[in-house]
Amino acid sequence: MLLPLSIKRVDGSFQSSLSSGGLVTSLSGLTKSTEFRWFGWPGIEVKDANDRELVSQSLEEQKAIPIFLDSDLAHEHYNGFSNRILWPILHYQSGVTFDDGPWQAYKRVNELFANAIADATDSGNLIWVHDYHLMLLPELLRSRLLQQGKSCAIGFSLHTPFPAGDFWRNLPVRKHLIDGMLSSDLIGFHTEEYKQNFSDTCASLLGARTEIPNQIQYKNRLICIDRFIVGIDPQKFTDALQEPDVQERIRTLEERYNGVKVIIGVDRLDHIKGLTQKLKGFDAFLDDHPELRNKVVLIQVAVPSREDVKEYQELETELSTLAGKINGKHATPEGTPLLYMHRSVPFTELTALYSVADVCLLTSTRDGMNLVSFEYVACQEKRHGVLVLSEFAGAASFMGQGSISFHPANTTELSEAIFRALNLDPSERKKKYEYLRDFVNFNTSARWGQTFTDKLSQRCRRPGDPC
Ligand code: GDG
Repeated sequence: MLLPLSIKRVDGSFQSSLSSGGLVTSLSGLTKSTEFRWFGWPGIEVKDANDRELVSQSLEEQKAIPIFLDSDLAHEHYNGFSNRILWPILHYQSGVTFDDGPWQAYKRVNELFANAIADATDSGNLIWVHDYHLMLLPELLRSRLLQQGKSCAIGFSLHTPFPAGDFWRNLPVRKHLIDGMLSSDLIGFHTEEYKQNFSDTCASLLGARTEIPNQIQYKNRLICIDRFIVGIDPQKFTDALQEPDVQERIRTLEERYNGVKVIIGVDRLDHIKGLTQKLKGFDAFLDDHPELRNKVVLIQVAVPSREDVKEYQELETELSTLAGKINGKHATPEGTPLLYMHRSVPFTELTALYSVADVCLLTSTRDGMNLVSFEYVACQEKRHGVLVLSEFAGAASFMGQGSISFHPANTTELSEAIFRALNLDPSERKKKYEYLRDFVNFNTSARWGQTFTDKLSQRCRRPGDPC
């Protein structure tokens, strides 16, 4: 929904630069060879018509078209409905209360996107819609395009899990959302499980026909669904590791942690990342292994996220309290076992941290994929560090063989998984690492983008063909 750009006002005008986020990287291979345009909210409120024109001009170079939203509407759509109501349900969190106000804002924003995109699109274009903020968009867009006599293939990618049908019932407006998605020609999910949950829900909720794998027949249309492995650009990380400033930082960190095993965690501060479970598991591990006191450190980067949402503020308070308690209990004059950093770190620091860590610990209670697990592997050519990955991260369905898997709600299992990872023998570590390296190097973000758009253009050329 947000444009992958940062925009700032400079001397009465506006400047924008492409952000280095996942989507930009993922599509970078494609955008070199294909003509494309980004559509999205510029992330700032611009009321004045003159200023809107200036923002649009500043975005032209990045091939981006802004969809302007009033800040109240953007807030209700983004925080109110998308992040407070829809996100928890997609991640199996119960206790969500539906509210009609945010739902109306969600619908309105999807309409504004449909209007802007339909007006700017020509017949034959491919349209690729991303994520849960815009589930109604395919349907709204298709009807606007039809009114204008245009025909375009529409693809949709969901970056979160799709929950099992029964859980999805918690949301009163679920039919509208699924109906919205089903106006796409191709829908992509991160894993087979999410794809299957979606297919089952379409059958039970809407009576769609789903007997043929990867196909949904609904309202006289054929919709293809598939699993596409979103990845990273591993080269970006291996190149960064060669940079002198990163190497210098690695040396400093290695000296600082000489004789100490480093466990790294990098997560947005979000309930789905299981940070409470992680800290409790680490606490249990320290209780279980007093002999390892001062010999292991957990460096946890908890990146501030959705700070306008009350539940996220409460989580931050809970985590900082817990971190304080753990250090209070296990610290010695030699040091503290937990470094809890509530901020983001620059890319150079991130790669250095990935590189020096003996273990990467990811405890998601649910997670669409989890790209941190890929990034850690990309930085472990020398050390062959161990990935300890929750069975509930989408990535676990591909990386299970190369990692140590556990149930995040089971503190004992988590403590044992940490111990096992720290004590894995070098040959086993190498075997696991090589499995993961091959997976990460093959399933790059460029491959993901190419595979999806190839399949979508096939649908465009021959919409009636089986999927
Ligand atoms: C959603 C889904 C799915 C994090 N901290 C810093 C930093 N990061 C970067 C990481 C990584 C990205 O943020 C996080 O990606 P994840 O995939 O782990 O998680 P979400 O943000 O929740 O993403 C997820 C993804 O969409 C893609 O479909 O995998 O399941 O929830 O790239 O490196 N980057 C820097 N400093 C930090 O402190 N520079």
